[in-house]
Amino acid sequence: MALIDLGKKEVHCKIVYYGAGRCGKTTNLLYIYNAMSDSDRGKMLTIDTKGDRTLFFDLLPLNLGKISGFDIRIQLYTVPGQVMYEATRKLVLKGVDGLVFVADPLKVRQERNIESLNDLERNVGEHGLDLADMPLVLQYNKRDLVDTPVPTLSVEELEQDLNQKYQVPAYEAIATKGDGVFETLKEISKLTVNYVAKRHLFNR
Ligand SMILES: Nc1nc2c(ncn2[C@@H]2O[C@H](COP(=O)(O)OP(=O)(O)O)[C@@H](O)[C@H]2O)c(=O)[nH]1
Ligand SMILES: [Mg+2]
Repeated sequence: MALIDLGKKEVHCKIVYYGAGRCGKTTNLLYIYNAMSDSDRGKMLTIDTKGDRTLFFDLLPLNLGKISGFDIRIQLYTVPGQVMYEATRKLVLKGVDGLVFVADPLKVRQERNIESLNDLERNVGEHGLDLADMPLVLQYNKRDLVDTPVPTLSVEELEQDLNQKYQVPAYEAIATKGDGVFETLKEISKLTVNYVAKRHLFNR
């Protein structure tokens, strides 16, 4: 549920980047953060979780115009991937309005992608939401690895594994170079703003 600041006339939409550990969630958010000017981004908050080398949540509002006179802010969060942070993942999903599921193309991570998507489905369900009704975008990251000897999954295989059920927009990306990062963000922002506008407040 989006947070509405009546005083500031702002609506805050929460987008969570989800996916198995090491798929590139933090890399996406850091790329976005570094590409934005200070005036367009808020503070990045990080909490170090032991064993997960990276930040566990990031906060980044973007200005996206207005809905019915309310300014829109987008907050971006990542979750820690490791199994031991199950409780944290659940907590970060509280109040989520939109989701990006980042998939790793390494063949050895095939099962972990699928498990992580199932985990997302279950955790969203525990907040009383149905993933099928929510804004969701897939990102097939690390496409640069396709040109290396490391065994990788094709986009068709990833679609087969992860996008049969939901049939949502999917973007190829190389997050380390920024390829596909803003395409993914723009799509999920658009879907999320529409969802929030329809569901929560402005359809009166
Ligand atoms: N080759 C390649 N490596 C990437 C890409 N995106 C992320 N990585 C690397 O994958 C590792 C894990 O990334 P990270 O963003 O920390 O994953 P997270 O656990 O999902 O937050 C890091 O070493 C990144 O540099 C990519 O597009 N291509
Ligand atoms: Mg991370």
